Amino acid sequence: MYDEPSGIITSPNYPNPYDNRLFCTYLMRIHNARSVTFYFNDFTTEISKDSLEYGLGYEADFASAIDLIEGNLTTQNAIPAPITLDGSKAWFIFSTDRNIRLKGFEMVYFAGKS
Ligand SMILES: [Ca+2]
Repeated sequence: MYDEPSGIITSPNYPNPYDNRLFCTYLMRIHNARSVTFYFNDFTTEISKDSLEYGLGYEADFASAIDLIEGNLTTQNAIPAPITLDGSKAWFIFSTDRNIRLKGFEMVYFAGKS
């Protein structure tokens, strides 16, 4: 659980390869935050197989996902644009399939209080 006004979120083992068959949930609840912005430093996952999904609120639920990110984006110089989510609560789910492990992702976040 992430509750500090700023921080770093990475895939497990980063910068070493993540494991197979992950289902990794990240929950954020930042007191007094009006919004939270996430900046990606690195994003390298197996396309169509290992993905990061995210949404608002404090219950991670694929049905309410805002977007899904996957692929060798760092290698393609196509690191995802910053994400700004309204409110103080957000979730991410990083899920991976049974083979091909890559470097994963690193992002930093900052809460906005006004
Ligand atoms: Ca994989």
